[in-house]
Amino acid sequence: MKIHRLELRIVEIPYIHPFETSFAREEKNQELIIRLTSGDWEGWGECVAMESPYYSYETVSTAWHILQDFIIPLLKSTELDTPEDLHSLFHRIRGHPMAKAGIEEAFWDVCAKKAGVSLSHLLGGTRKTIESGVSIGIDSQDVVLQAIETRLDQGYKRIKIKIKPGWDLTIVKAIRETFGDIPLMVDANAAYTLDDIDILKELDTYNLMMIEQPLHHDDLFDHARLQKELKTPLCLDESIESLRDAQHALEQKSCQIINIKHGRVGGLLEAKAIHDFCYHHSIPVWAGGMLEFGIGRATNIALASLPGFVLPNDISATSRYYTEDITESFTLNADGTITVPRREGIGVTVDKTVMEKYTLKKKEFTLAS
Ligand code: OSB
Ligand code: MG
Repeated sequence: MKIHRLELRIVEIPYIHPFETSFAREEKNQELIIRLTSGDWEGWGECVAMESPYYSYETVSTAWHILQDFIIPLLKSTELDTPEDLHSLFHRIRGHPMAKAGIEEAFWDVCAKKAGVSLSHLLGGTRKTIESGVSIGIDSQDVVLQAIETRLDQGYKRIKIKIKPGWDLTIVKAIRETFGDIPLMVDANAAYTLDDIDILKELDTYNLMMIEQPLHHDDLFDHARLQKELKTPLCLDESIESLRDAQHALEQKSCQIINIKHGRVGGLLEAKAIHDFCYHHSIPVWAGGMLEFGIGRATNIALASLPGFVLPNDISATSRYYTEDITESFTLNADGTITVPRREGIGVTVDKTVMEKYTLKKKEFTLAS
C-alpha cells in the first residue's frame, strides 16, 4: 500500500488537575497527532513527546522536525505492506523513538483496519480487559491522600505515587498508616543517586510492589548495584529504550520488572519484542503511560492486552486526565479494568470538531496521488 496523504497537528488539552513529577509540574498536555490515509483508509497516531525535554530529549518540536524533514520524505510514493517495511525505511535515523512510534502507530491502525481486525488482535492480544492502575503526582500530603481515597473508591487496582528527594518517606509512611497494605508503588523519574542509598533502603521497608526508575535516566549499572541492596523489585522505565536494553538490564539484574511504553522504545514492534522476550523469561511487564489522549490510550490498551502484561498498567479512565478528549472516553469497569476495544484498528473514533478546537498548528503533506 501507498500512503497518500499525511497530516501533522499539535493538539493541546488542559489536565483536570496539574500533574507534578520529579522533573516538572504541568497544567496541560501537548501531543503531536498524525493522520494518514491510504486510499479510503484512515489511520491515527499520537506521538507522546512532551513540550519540554525533561522526561526524554524529544519534544513536540523535535518530533515535528524529524517527521517533516526526514521521515515523511522517505514515505513519498513508497510501497509499504507491514510495520517492518516502515522500520527498514527509517532505520538510518538514529534515536527519536517517539517520532517514529507516532507514525508507526498510525500505520498499524491502517493495517488493522485493512485486515478487518482490532489492533489488539493484530498484535496478538489475548485479554478482553486490562488492569488499570493510577499514577498520582506530587502535591501536598492532604491532596495526595484525598486523591488516593478517591481512586481506591473508584476501583483502581494499584496506586503509584511520584516521589523525589524530600517527598518520599513521609508520604509513603502516611499512605501506609491511612490505607494499610494497598497495592502501592513509587516512581522517582530518575531523581536519586546511589548517594541516597539510606532513603532507598528505608523505602525498602514499606512492602512496595516496586520502585520505578530511582536512578539516572540512562543507567543500567548503578541500578544493578542498587537492586542487590534491596528486596523491593526495581522497575525500569526511562533506561529501557530497546529490546537490547531490556536484555542487558535483565542479564545484569538491573531490574526485575519492566514498564513498556511503545513511544519510548520506538514503536509497537519493539514494544512487542520486549514483551515477547520478557514473557519467555517470566519477567513481569506492565504498560506505562504518558497522559495520552484517546488515540494513544487506545493503543496502550491494545498493547496491554498481550499476555505478559501481568501487572496493573498506568492506563486510567479518561476522566482521570481530561474533561474533554479527541476520541470517545474510556471508563473504568466495576472490577478496576478497562475493556479492550473490539472494533477495527485502534477501535476509537476521532471527533474532528473537538480536535479542531484544541489544535495549535497543523500541516498537510501529499505523498502519492
Ligand atoms: O514516568 O511514567 C512516567 C507521565 C509523563 C511522563 C512520565 C511518566 C508519566 C506517568 C503518567 O507516570 C502515567 C499515566 O499516563 O497515567
Ligand atoms: Mg515512570
